[in-house]
Amino acid sequence: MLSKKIEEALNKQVTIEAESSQVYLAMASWAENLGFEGVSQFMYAHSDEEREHMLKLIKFINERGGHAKVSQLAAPPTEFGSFKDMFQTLFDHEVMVSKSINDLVDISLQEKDYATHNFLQWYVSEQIEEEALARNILDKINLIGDDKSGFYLFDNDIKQLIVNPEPPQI
Ligand code: OFO
Repeated sequence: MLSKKIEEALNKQVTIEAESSQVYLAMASWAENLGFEGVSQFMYAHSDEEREHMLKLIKFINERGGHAKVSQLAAPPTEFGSFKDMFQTLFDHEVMVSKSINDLVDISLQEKDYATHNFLQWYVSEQIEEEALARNILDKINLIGDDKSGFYLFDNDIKQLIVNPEPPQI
């Protein structure tokens, strides 16, 4: 059975994952409008992944006797400046998510909820991968600089980076 404190903290994370999905969906649409097919595919896939993260949390909360809440979400931006700005935003967002997961891990230890602690380890590993991926993309963008043909190749290359993981066990 989840304590009220853990239930609330997990529900807060449900909202964060849902908002992440919305932010990446907005990025996908922005890139698609500019004609960058690879980047938009990457962002659509990323948005789907965040929804999976949210669903996994919802199932866990309900399974453990809590009530997973679906709440109102903040509207994401509609413009993202340049690709560099957009991927920087993505990276910063993932760092924020990692911090939030770490805080949750802390709370699970304080509450001596080892089942939740164990459940959260999947998210801890996932965040390491997501931050590394975002850093890797930012490095590539920095190498390209202002080279237009470089961006064309990048848009093609990023298709290889689409993580199409096995859907997480829900
Ligand atoms: Fe990209 O963050 Fe979910 O967990």
